[in-house]
Amino acid sequence: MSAPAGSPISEDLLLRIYRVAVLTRALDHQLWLLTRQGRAGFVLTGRGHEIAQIASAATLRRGHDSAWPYYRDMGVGLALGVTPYEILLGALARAADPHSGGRQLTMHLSSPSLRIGSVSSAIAAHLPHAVGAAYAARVRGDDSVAVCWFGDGAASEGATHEAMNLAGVHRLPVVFICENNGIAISVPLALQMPVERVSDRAAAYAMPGVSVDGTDAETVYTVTRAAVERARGGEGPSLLELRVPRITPHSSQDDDAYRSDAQRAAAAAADPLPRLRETLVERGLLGLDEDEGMVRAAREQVIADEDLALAMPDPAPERARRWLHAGDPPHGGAVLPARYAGWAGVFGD
Ligand SMILES: Cc1ncc(C[n+]2csc(CCOP(=O)(O)OP(=O)(O)O)c2C)c(N)n1
Repeated sequence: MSAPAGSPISEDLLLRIYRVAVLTRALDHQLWLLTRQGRAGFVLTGRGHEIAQIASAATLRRGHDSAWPYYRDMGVGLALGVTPYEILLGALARAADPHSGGRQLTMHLSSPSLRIGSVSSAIAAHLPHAVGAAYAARVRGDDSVAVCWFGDGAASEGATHEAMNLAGVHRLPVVFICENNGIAISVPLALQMPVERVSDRAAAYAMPGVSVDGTDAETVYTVTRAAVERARGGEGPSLLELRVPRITPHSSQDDDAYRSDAQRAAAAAADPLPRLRETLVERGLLGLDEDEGMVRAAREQVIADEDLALAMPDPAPERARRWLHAGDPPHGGAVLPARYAGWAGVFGD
């Protein structure tokens, strides 16, 4: 089976998306082990969201467009070139964590060099930031696009309405991407919005709204690329709804007791990784042995990163009150292991 006619995604990119997804999954697994060992305090990971995250991030101009992910977006981070080592430094609250100097929750990225906006724990707080970045691009006359990821629960926040309204009024170059996993911690969609689809709301802001299967890499890439091009071409914002499963409990501190066994099984059955692997194997782009090797290598890489991160020092107590309002930001950058020389996430070789 070859790629569908007219597919804008190259075979090479499809394979790179899968490779980053495998790495994201390996890191996800390791982070959960670290919480169970009492070494990492708290994790939320995007198991089930990876393909939506990585295939959408692959449409950005890396380092030129600004990215506004939320706490579940490990796939967005790795796709843009954040390394598992850096995420582990953060999860283990080490001083060398380049995103917050070891003072934030896991996966609270912040990278000026990659143009990743600081992740906020307050859901939806970053949508106005993304719109501000889009407005700044307009004022400066550059052609960067702001791309913002958030959950369906965040879509019910007032800040979301304000951000989309302002973006619609000024036709700003911003793409809103809702990763709809159907549940906000324990609250199902039907209890937090009266419309069927998050994308139905786009009409209120005079922007196109699209709802697609977020487990399909080609579909995600196609709709996101169109929205990014539209924004870059001066045609204004878009709202994309990527429907995904949440395969884990909400967080490492949640028992998932509010879902039935059948609901949890349905989420696991919708896992996007086997789906993309099958596509790649059917098209002759990936051998099963090669896949096994890739999975094994990802696991070894993450474990090697974990060993290195565990050996790094904790932050000095006297630094606790620095950077609260001003001062040198902790974005100095960790010294990366040699294996990351040239690492550019989904944009790499
Ligand atoms: C303003 C605000 N209200 C409540 C919370 C508590 N909270 C943390 S995550 C979360 C659920 C968010 O769900 P959703 O946006 O669907 O994203 P998901 O976790 O499902 O990916 C809530 C309510 C918060 N962090 N911020």
